[in-house]
Amino acid sequence: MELDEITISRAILSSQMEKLLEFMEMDVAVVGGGPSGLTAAALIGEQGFRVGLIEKKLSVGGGMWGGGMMFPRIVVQEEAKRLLDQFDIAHTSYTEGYYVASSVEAVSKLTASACDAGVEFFNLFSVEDVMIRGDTRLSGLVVNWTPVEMAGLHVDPLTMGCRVAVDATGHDAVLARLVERKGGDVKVRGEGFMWADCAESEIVSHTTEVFPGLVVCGMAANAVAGEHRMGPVFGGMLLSGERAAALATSSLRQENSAA
Ligand code: 48H
Repeated sequence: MELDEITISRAILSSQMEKLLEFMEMDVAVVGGGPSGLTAAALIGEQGFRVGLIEKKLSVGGGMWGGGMMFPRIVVQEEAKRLLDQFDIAHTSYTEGYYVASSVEAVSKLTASACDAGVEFFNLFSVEDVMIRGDTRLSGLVVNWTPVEMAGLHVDPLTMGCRVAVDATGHDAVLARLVERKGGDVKVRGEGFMWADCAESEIVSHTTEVFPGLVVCGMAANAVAGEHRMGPVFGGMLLSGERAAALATSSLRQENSAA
């Protein structure tokens, strides 16, 4: 059979447009495809909610791909070992309570789990603003193509509605900062110095709904809380993603039962 270029183009455009239209209203928008966002998205998607993952770069994985200083290895502590097992990420014990895994395998398996859970990926989309009506609740995201942002082109964005947004944008805590900058009741304290023990032990408690409809997780949670950073130990990112998933799904269920 001869291949027809126009058919190939039509297949891509029509299937992606269909997905985009379907995700104009989603249950949860996870912004940022690093380890915490991938974990959150996979665990929310598994529960049957419509989850879109919006990632400004070409590939997901965030800061996990590079491991520690480009050595593609991550360390995960005892508390999060069960999540390595849950996502079937191979690991070896280094010394008591410290496990080592391949960063490439970790990103790949988290991503595969999110795909299996029905998460839809919107890569090369950059969130540049949020929608909030009358200071009450975040109700959507304002997005544009990353290349538009990179080229500094004056192109108006589009919007995507969501019932809950998860800010998994890492060190920049983009969504929380946007809400703060525009007068929402959120204070982003900015992350502290490197102190792995504090940073890892506190990250789950910093994973909260900081504004109605906005949950922060991963490094964004520590940045909002003014917590320390931790370097290439990733257990906290997985645990924080898990907590974000629990918060987002319980908020959706409450809303469903109130309706
Ligand atoms: C869409 C966006 C936008 C935007 C950013 O940095 P990440 O890997 O985030 P976490 O929190 O899941 O993991 C943090 C970890 O990788 C890390 O950096 C650690 C543990 N550091 C410790 C230390 O001491 O340094 O991923 C965030 C993702 C990236 O892929 C960004 O491209 C994406 O969010 N992103 N996506 N719209 N406006 N901003």
